[in-house]
Amino acid sequence: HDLMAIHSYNTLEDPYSLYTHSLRNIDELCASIVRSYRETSQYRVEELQALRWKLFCRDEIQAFQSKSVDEMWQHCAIRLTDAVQYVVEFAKHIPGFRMLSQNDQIALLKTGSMEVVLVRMSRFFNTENSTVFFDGKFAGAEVFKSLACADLITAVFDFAHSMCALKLTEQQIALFSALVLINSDRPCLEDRSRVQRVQRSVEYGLRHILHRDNQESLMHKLYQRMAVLRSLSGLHMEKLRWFCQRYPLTAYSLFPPLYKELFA
Ligand code: CLR
Repeated sequence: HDLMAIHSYNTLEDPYSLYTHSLRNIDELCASIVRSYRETSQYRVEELQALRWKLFCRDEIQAFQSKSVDEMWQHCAIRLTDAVQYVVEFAKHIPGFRMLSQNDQIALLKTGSMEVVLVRMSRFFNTENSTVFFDGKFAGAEVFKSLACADLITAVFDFAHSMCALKLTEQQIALFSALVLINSDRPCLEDRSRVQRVQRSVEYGLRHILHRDNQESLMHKLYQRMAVLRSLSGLHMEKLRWFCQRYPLTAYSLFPPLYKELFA
């Protein structure tokens, strides 16, 4: 059954044909994206809620702050790569993704995986005290001081606040992250029109969910957030280039291979 759905999204020339528009199909598409999201989300919302009281104490914050720049970068790169691995797993189960060429799958992940991690960050974020679940406890922006990229950290925390303000449901986050990933405007795509067909089906799925939830006005806000995401991943790449120039050896020998493959 799953295979049929995947097949139909890829072979149809017209994504708005009756076939794709049939309600059963769109429900199946949404259900498999939501399932894939749930299976790769690391923590359930209730679990994260229960962990909220776990904050880094003064000494622990001090320990992070006294790390050297390259030590802290390496530490964060490892955590980030961990999160990216779940995003890759999520992508693989988005109907249509696996039917794209390997080159296009990698191109989408190169530009999109950091953005999806930042969307996912909103679940791991406590707006009451501006902290993010990192390394087993909740951490404020000051914990990341030794990365020496305060502007990126500030922008990322601001973005988490603005995502949380939308109060998305788990299903909405699932469909939105799929749409962030499957974007036919990304650079270096071989078969743009095929990516576009998959993108339209995911877009349709998101609209379907928002319509069902009576929250169609969210669509516009989500497109605004996508623009912010783009600038954030651009800033991440800029910082990474700066880091690689200053600490080529750390970047070369101590960054996780997947982090290098996707971003460096
Ligand atoms: C996002 C949601 C994931 C779990 C997770 C793991 C690592 C976290 C990440 C979340 C949010 C962003 C994060 C990251 C580790 C470092 C990074 C806090 C919670 C910050 C923004 C620093 C970026 C540093 C780069 C410039 C190397 O499921």
